[in-house]
Amino acid sequence: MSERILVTSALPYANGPIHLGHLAGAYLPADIFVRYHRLKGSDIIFICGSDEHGVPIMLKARAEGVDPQKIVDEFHERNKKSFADFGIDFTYYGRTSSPVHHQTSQDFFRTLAQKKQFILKKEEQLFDPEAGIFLADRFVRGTCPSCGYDDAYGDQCEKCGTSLSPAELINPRSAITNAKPVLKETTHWYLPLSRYQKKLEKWIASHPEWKPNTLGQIKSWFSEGLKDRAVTRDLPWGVPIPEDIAKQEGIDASGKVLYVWFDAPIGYISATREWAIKQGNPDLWKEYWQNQNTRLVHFIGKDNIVFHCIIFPAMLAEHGQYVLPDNVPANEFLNLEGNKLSTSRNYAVWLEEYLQKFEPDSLRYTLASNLPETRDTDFSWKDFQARHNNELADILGNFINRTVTFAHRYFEGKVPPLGTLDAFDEELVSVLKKAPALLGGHIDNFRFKLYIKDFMDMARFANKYFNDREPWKTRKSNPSQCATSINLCLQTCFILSVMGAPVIPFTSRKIWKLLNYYKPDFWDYDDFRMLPDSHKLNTPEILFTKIEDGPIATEIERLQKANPVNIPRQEQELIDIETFSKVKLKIAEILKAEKVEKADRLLRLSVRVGDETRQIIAGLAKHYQPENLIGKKVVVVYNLAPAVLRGLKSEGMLLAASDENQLTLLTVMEDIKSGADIR
Ligand code: B3M
Ligand code: ZN
Repeated sequence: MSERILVTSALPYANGPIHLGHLAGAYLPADIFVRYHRLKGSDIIFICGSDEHGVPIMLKARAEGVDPQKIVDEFHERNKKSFADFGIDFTYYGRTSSPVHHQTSQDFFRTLAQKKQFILKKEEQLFDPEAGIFLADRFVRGTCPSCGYDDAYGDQCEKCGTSLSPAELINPRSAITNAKPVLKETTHWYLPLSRYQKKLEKWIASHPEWKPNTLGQIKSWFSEGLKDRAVTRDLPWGVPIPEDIAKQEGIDASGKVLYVWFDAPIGYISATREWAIKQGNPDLWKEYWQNQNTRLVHFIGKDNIVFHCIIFPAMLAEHGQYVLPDNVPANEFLNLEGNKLSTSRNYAVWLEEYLQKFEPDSLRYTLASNLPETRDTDFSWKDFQARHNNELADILGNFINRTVTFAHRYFEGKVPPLGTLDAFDEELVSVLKKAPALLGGHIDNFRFKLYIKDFMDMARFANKYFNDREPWKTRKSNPSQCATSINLCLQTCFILSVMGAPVIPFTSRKIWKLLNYYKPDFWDYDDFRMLPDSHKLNTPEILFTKIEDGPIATEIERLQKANPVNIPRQEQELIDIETFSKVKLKIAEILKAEKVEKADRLLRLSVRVGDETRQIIAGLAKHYQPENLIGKKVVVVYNLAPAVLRGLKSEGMLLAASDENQLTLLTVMEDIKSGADIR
């Protein structure tokens, strides 16, 4: 029996459209993996759906003065459609506002409660007296206790990434009314993660094959020590907590819901159940979720690691009936034209808009060539254009087109007979024979970029074969060799179409039409000769038309306008004079300067500020020779908290101006004594 695999992609929140960052993180790699396994004949299902709860959705609904259900109804349909148009081929796309989901997650909660896997905590929480609701998660904002950022959310600081609880915020305020919250007593169910840490560590240790970036994050959670997590909230939107369970504890269930990160991963299970029901086999989902022979693989972005590698597995394990993930290939982030994506600034490429202008395969191929597998990567429109024009069109498209056209022109549109093979033919055959194991191995190891590279190299080699065989000459000088070459090229077209199908499925379908041939489950072929002699081909059709500069320039321009760096002054965050005057700037004279050993960027400076001498470590070595700095009067941030760089104390910072080409220290027009204040 073939392998049974259950693949999930993170459920996108149904409060906005899908963009490139989403695709590169959790959807495209999963789709490539699934399509490959379908071609191999594995028993695989691919589950996703809309995450329709959580505070951001409520905030958006409030801002627009509509019911949250209206928001999620809209984005559920839109996102489902754009995924489908992009060829992300889910077996089932569910949603967490569905009745099956509500029931499944309530049952899950009930089972854990009955198994005494929760603890109850009564405590005081922030409450908005004006709106009359508890301020969970993103309903509250305030100053981050870690970095001082004054607009951190109640669940996380977006500046420094620290995860927070509302009570930790300094000067909290309601995100709904701006009111100062009061404390009010409430009771919640907690998942005692601290209790499970040992067990989880043991389980993670049994997966040394996971990606290092994923393991690294998990280990840092462990080393900080897992904290118990509340899995219920006082909110009007979400899956209500089961009344029977609340009653047993003598708690009023009204107004209490499951925490969104408790119910969302259960969404994978409920979507599988809905699929099974629609298949007319309601118990089929158990074959995937409760059969220990299933490989469960979660595709996610790196911001979801803790939920998929620690919290959800803990829930599954304590429930007792479920398989645990076999792998969680988490991707890093995708940047855009050198900057961080920002959906609120519209600095993003939206899938729906993309699909109105370009073909899905061009983007699938470009993103797959450049996935943030081990580090953040950058998407640029120029690279997109180059990948499409120079690789898809000039290499793959050209090879297929010249081969099929040749067969039409000189072999009556039929596959010519294969004669005896010489060494060069054998070389091509050996490439064809090795392809399934080579490319499939990369996909199985989640090395998608390598898969793309080796796939395109194969097409490159095929093109070279065509060139070097010169069929336009052998047609007259050696007709049987010409027939053999074209036969092999046609077989190669088919094999390329199969090997490429996981990443460029729309193109493969076109190639199958050209070749008038298709066979499912073809990945692990025994014989590279799938097209019999005299097989009739369809008329050639151009696979890729070149993308011109115009449309690319339009996209780049649009992004430049949205880029925060180019936002006009009046829209930038303003500070008042008091804030500015907190920074004490003074004139300093450089007394000594020398290179810091083993740090090729750093200089160690000794500066005089009035009658004080200070050491400053500055990143100037690439810009100034130490001796040229002696005696210069420069600007120093006088009240900057000292820092230690490479073991050396640095007391202050020098001001410099920089652009993409140079860096220059700020200095004064006329001489002035060191220690002078700058105002
Ligand atoms: N809704 C997606 C996100 O963090 C979140 C994933 C849920 S997966 C169970 O964008
Ligand atoms: Zn912070």
